[in-house]
Amino acid sequence: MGKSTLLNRFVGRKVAIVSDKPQTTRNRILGILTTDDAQVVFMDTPGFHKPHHKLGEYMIRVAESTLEEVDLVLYVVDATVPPGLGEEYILAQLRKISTPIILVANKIDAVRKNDLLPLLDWFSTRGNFLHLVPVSALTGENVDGLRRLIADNLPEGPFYYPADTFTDQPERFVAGEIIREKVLNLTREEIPHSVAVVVEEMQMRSNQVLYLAAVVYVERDSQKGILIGKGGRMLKEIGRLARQELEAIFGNRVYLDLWVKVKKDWRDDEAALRSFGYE
Ligand SMILES: Nc1nc2c(ncn2[C@@H]2O[C@H](COP(=O)(O)OP(=O)(O)O)[C@@H](O)[C@H]2O)c(=O)[nH]1
Ligand SMILES: [Mg+2]
Repeated sequence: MGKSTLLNRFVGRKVAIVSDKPQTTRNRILGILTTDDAQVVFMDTPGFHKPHHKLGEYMIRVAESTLEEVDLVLYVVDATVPPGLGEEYILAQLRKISTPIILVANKIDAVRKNDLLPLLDWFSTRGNFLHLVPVSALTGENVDGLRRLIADNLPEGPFYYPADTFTDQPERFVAGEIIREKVLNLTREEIPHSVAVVVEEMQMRSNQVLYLAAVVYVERDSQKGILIGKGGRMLKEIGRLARQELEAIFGNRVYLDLWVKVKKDWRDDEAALRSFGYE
């Protein structure tokens, strides 16, 4: 849908990882935008979907509880895909909450203008929206307009965060997510969903190198083999891409120690979920 891309665009830096695979946002991710006259705290949540694991159930709970807590909901839809049962389901969920909702039709860079109006029409007859706003999170088209609408529709309140804060995520979590993003982008089918990353150590060494030790967990031995790759090539590539981005984010040279371990069927294992930070 582009929720994470949109969040990053609002905040002006990458706080949520982006992938072309569905259901990759697992936690609630906070992004903070501070302008001269407003502070907007965005919460990127997992999308609604039919859960097949305890992990999925956790993700749905995160999404549902967030809807009730916030002052405004952005319902982001993919304008390149005709709406169907999935959208009907979400619309039914949204009817249960009293939070005001803005419908965001994303990816307008990839649709013909003529197709946009019927799409907005379809949604406007099925939901009660404050506004229906077409944007492209990728190119930034109309994101400023959306930002103004958001600020105009938020209640007055204090700034909750210092102006130079962009997220509430601890650095370890950020680092783990960056590594997970590289895995998502280099693998297919079940693997992206079977991967969890835990950063076990993160410390500045005396030679000004940031040392990071992380474990990439998978669910089966066969997946471990794929992640390591022939002659360790896959893991090396994951490490190379992750290190590049971690160095840019933390502004330091990074030494990344990556390990792959199997935790059988962890997505249905309460204790494993907790220890991986999904609770
Ligand atoms: N063409 C196009 N692609 C987009 C746009 N926004 C996001 N994407 C792509 O859609 C995919 C999913 O994006 P992501 O932000 O991870 O979606 P999420 O799962 O809703 O958080 C990624 O491959 C993005 O590059 C957009 O405005 N236009
Ligand atoms: Mg996302």
